[in-house]
Amino acid sequence: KLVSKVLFVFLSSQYCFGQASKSLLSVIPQPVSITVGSGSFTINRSTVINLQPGVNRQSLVFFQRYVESYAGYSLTVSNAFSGKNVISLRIDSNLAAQKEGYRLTVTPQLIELTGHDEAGVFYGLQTLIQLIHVSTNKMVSVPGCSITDYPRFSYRGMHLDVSRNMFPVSAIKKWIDVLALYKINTFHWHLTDDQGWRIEIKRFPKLQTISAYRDETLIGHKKELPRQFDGKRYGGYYTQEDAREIVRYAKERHITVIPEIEMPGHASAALTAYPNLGCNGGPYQTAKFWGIFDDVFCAGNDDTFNFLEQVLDEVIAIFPSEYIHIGGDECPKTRWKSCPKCQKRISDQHLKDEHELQSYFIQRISNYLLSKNRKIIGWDEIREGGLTTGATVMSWTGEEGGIAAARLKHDVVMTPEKYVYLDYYQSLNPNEPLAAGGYLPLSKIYSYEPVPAVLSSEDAKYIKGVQANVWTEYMSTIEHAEYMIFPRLLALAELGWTSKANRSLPDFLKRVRVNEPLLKKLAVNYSTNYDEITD
Ligand code: TNX
Repeated sequence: KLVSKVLFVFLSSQYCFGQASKSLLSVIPQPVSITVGSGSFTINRSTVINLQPGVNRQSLVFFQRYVESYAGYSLTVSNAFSGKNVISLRIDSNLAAQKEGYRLTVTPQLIELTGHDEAGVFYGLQTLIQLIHVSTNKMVSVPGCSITDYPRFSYRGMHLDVSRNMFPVSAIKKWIDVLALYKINTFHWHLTDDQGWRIEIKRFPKLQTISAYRDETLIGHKKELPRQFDGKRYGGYYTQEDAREIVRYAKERHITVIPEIEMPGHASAALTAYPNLGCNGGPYQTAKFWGIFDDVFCAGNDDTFNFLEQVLDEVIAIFPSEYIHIGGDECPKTRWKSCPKCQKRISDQHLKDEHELQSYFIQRISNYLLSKNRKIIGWDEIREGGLTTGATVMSWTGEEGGIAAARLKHDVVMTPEKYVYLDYYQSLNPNEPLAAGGYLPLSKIYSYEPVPAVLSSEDAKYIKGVQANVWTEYMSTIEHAEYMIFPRLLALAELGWTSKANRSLPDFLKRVRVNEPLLKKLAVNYSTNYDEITD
């Protein structure tokens, strides 16, 4: 008993007065450099947050909310610097290493956070939030430490498909909160697909009344299994107001929202409302099951381009992102092959085949977007028939598309399905809910290296980052989606931010455990099934 008492006193003194233990410095994604300091900074009612000129107060609000939720009071903000019991925030583009970077020093007297830019301050605060330690007597403190940090990649993303299943604005906001906490800076919003068109376009009201709905709710099926329908009409859409609110909310958290309008494939929902945009006039039906469908936007018909340009006009007005995602994936050429207008276009444009017609399609849309000062980003298949000048490629079928595009000096975001598709199974437990297939445990995402070794260092610069994709065919509730997304997204966050040399799976798994209370605090239904995965 005495021994344990002595040990307890020794250990707690180590924490209170000596060096903070390493496990208290658990941050995801792992910072560039993090060293343990002495003692800890205790937050109390007289702690003041000092904002140096130029620091945006908004970034601070998130930190204040966390402190308030733990301590029960909010901290005063002041422009005067007293030197003690202060959390001081400033921006200095010379000091902290690079874009989005920050430096954080915690001593018993002072927390000093210097961001290279506004985003740097914001990310430093996210680190601080993760470092907050609440003792049993509700004492709120931050362990002494010194951190220098900046991201490996400029693009760190999560994609969300809201066509197959949609989620309320409140859930999307909650997920955006989590993205911010783990320094993910891009939300790729997959708004249209065969199973439903989910963004309000005022010029085309039938997209709301017809394309936003399908006849039945599909409860998840595998092609080879019997389908389960509940017989109820399923659907809905986000109003432009909703979308603007998401953009605003994300921006406050340094997250860019990239909207995706799918073309030329995955277009059944749009064709159902506007059958003149298909090759054979329809009738079409918003898809009730998942897959790839032959009816696609007609590439020989100028109505298609007029429609898409008007849709994009409204999309651009809502989303200020540099990139507009135009899909481009999985477009069967069956209809174009037997469509006189498409064949005429092929011959008029001196194209070789339907693949080049796809390239023509993408090029035409890209030119339109370029004229509006936007750029296209699209899935691997935009390489078909020749890659459009200036296009960024999202490499999903594997790494080959990304490698080829980088060699052609095109920007690339790596999203290979085998490594970052969160609709895959996360464990071998037979009780896992039905998933799209595949096996993607936390450890496998973590093992992914976004820059293919075959690329020269010159070409490797075109790999702008990584993204996890959340296709929702099998995720019909918020809880289920969260179970699939978390904590696997935390591994992606670390791939996007942390250098290869600084990554360690056993250490990461420990840090995920330490982060669980934060996820719980955000009411995220994360999976706890990840420990068994050691292969
Ligand atoms: C392929 S990834 C798709 C999606 C599906 C997904 C299912 C991509 C560009 N297209 O339409 O939802 O597989 O994993």
